[in-house]
Amino acid sequence: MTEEPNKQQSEPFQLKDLKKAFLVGIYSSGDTAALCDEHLAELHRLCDSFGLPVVGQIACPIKKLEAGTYLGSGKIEEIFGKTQEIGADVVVFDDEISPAQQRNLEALLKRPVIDRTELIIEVFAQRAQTKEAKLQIELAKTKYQFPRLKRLWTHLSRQSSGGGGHVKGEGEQQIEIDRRLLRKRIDRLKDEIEEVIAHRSTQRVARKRSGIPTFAIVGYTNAGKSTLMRALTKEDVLVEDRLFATLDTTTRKFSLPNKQDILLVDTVGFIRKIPHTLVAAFKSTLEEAVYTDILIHLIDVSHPMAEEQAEATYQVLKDLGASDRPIITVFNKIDACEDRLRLMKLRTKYPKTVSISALTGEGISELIEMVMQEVSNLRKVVHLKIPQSQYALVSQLIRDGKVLHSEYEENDILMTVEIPRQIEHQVKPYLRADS
Ligand SMILES: Nc1nc2c(ncn2[C@@H]2O[C@H](COP(=O)(O)OP(=O)(O)OP(=O)(O)O)[C@@H](O)[C@H]2O)c(=O)[nH]1
Ligand SMILES: [Mg+2]
Repeated sequence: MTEEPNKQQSEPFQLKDLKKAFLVGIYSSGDTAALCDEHLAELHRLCDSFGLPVVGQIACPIKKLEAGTYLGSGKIEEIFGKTQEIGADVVVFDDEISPAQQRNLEALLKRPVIDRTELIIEVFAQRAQTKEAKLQIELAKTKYQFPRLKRLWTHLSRQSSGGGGHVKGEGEQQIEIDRRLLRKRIDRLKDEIEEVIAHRSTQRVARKRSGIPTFAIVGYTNAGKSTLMRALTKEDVLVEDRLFATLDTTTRKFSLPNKQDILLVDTVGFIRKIPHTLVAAFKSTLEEAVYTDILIHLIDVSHPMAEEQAEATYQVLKDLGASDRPIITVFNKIDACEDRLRLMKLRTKYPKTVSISALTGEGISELIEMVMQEVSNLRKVVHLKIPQSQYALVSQLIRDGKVLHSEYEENDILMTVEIPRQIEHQVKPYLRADS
């Protein structure tokens, strides 16, 4: 390898201009090479989703990570050789690499080096639609850039470093200016996001007040959430065979066969090892899932990594404090699932499961049955004013509900009771205005 600065490496690049990606995955002795290949396949799909063609990949077994360069010099030499041979113009690491490692690797491999985090952020950036999503992604991107400014200005440092020891290079000065600018931008974005969130929580309160049971469809990206939403509501939501097709939550009304209305919320997909900058960025959107009454967790059982994907989803739900919600686990893409053993394993692991194909409609009626069951299990707090003559109703409320407060007022009883949803219609005539 020569020491000459390389044009590609020393000038800031635009990921969208790059057309030949070489993927690098690593595995330690504990993991199998097959698992690493699955992870690389997912990285490949992320590149596809972004529109970045992949020209090659390598799964590297490693014993220990090098602090400065992530991989040992032998492996780096090998990757350099391959990328030269096939003319790759960017190297994509499946794992997160530090800003310093990234700089060193770019110098050694003589082409831009990015990691999975950067790729996911770019995919999100490309697909953001709403004001909130755009702001959240800009924030995630700015936070990601902050420790990496040095990388962008390497070319200026080089030009001015010959001038003497104490004078700050043009590059360094520029980094300081940029740091200040980025800090300001981060503050401004945070303020703007707060405003949007305040507005959205007002909407959420309004939705809660409407008293309509809300179901969130959650799951790994590409599991078929939007397809299910479309199958149930017949609404034209976006369905695509790519990762992160949906970035913004959409809420639609759906009438169950018993005429009960429910709200369905289609959410952004989860992914394994979701970059922490993005978890923070999407927390507010994902929190929608926490504020719903019930979760529908969709698992793509036709995928070889179905189990790992389901676990990754659970982990995110846990992080959000949503894992204690009632959950219906739905095995989707049953039409394309050939591995019955995988299904059995998943079935023993998760309670309350139903198998469907959102595409062909198979199993959807069973899912709707389950949804109705869950709705009837839901409880609701109501404030009532019941004439004392309605003794039967009062005793039923004491039996089936949980009385939180009661007092007598002339001919009426004032009660605050937590009741099962299925008897809601019986108390409707006695609801007080503040219910
Ligand atoms: N074979 C089969 N394919 C399905 C089924 N459900 C969805 N798909 C396909 O899976 C792909 C992803 O579907 P989406 O509904 O966009 O998935 P999603 O979970 O909303 O994905 P993100 O929004 O990216 O998180 C599409 O190509 C669908 O046609 C199914 O039951 N069977
Ligand atoms: Mg979707």
